[in-house]
Amino acid sequence: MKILFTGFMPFNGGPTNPSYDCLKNMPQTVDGATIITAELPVVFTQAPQALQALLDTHQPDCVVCLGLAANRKKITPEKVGINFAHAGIPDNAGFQPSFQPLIPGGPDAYFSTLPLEAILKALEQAKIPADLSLSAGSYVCNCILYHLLSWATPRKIPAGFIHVPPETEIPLEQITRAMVEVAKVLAAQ
Ligand code: PCA
Repeated sequence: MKILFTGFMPFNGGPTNPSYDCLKNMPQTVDGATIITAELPVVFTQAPQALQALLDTHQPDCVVCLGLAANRKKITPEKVGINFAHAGIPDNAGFQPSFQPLIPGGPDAYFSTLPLEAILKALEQAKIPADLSLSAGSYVCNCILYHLLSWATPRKIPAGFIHVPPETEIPLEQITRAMVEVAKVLAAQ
């Protein structure tokens, strides 16, 4: 079994992005599952293609994309990705979409296909602050979640997105530990 984890590059002037930094110390395997990690650009027009190349290359059995939610205090698995791009700040290529669909004519939304209840229970047992989120926003994280689910849903592949807080809220090692817990849940499916 192969689990692909992705994180994002720094954006909005931030020096680092814990969503990728937390993956640098992931073990190579968790409970027999191979862990693959990759970094995605914070660019609306490049991130989906970069993710698609990873999906084509690795053919993962499960996919978890991570991003930073600068204003949250907990690890927040996302329930839904929406067909909507509306950015409060430009992306790393200077593009700032406004009231646009991500995929014209695509479904309005997809639900995450990750076992969110089991993931939240595992994080609670590991004493890592976590909560379900009902909106991934309308910036690049939601963009990647929507594209990921448009690929994973027809294939019935467990896939979804988890926002992580800044390192000032949860230390990087604990965020890494949270992702090991997520991998354990997926490996047990
Ligand atoms: N967070 C942004 C995009 C990249 C990231 O790490 C977001 O929440 O959309």
